Amino acid sequence: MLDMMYYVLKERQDALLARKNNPDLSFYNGVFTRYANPVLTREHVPIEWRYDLNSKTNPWFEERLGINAVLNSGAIFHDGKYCLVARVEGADRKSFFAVAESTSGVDGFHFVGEPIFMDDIVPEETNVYDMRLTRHEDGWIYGVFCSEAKDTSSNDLSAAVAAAGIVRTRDLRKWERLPNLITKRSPQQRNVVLHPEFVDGQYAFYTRPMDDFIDTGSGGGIGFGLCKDITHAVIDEEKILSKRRYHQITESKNGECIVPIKGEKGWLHIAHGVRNTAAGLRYVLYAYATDLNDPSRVIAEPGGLLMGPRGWERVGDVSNVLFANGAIVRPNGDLYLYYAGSDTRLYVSTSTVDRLEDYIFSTPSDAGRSVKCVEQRCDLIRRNREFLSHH
Ligand code: M1P
Repeated sequence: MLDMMYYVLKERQDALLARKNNPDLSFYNGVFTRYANPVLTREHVPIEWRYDLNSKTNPWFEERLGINAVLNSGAIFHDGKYCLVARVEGADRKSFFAVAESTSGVDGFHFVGEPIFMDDIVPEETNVYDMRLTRHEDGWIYGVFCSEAKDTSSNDLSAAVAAAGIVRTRDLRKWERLPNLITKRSPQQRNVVLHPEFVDGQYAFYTRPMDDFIDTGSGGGIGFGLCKDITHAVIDEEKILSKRRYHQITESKNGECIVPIKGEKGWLHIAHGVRNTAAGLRYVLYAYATDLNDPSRVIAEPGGLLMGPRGWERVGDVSNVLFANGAIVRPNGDLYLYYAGSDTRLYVSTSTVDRLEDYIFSTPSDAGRSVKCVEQRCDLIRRNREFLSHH
């Protein structure tokens, strides 16, 4: 017999999945519209993924395989649906990937099928997370994610090594695992993103060279590298394109977030920047643009943050973190950015490619020093006063 609690939980979950999501009108900046409710949480995970439904083996209807969080998700529009490849973190701290779909892009997301099964070709791998999905011009959909293993060369129990794992699919159901990316000059990698087009006839990756699992050390920022064969991906040289800078939002580290978007004037990038504070690391999003013919050349760098954690987004397992690794652009230019709040739940905000491009090319760069920032602001105020005096 099926426990009564199953029906209670199912009714609760059905109501959550059917809940409409509306823009959060308390926030305005002209660039992004936030939505009020998260689009995915641990409560969205199917009951049969967590409970043993058989009362003979589960007489108290206890959760057997709990879920801790649903967060950083890759995103792609596929077969008429907004699809997310979510990072689902079990109660055991291990993450796995699972596909959730919606017809609106802002609500109704529900998990489909079963968690993604990947071939076990990296025996030392302990954890996987944060998949970026690239629809590449070669015809495949690639997923690039963090493949984490224990650092066996260290006596520190928590020492780990991060590498970029690669899978590919055509239908988001069957996945082919490829060998992890090798970067000859960087001992560790995280937040690696595959560019959607060939560059000089090669696969192009945005990388994030790191000396250590947490600290990027000598890794100066977001890198760019080319590789000939994605089935045995090796990058010999990485060029740093978006640099970490003292007293800017990228001071501690940064990383590419989403697959760059092709705009009118350049490739539009959304990345995350991290600074250290007395309350711990603070993660925000920022944007920049690169040359359409040479995506490794930065052509616009607006100063400051594009989105920072606010309200409930600030609260969770790793508080004060706003992180993204997926966005969807529709043919009419509508943009859906999926971002996680504090490594706990997933939200959506919407914009358009035109708005994002205007933000990137019209926002002044970081002036570097307070005195210069005051000049920038006073210049804006004076131009506004002048403008208002004629209206
Ligand atoms: O906890 C915040 C984020 O930390 C990592 O990002 P980074 O490599 O830039 O430090 C990632 O592990 C990410 O999953 C996480 O959200």
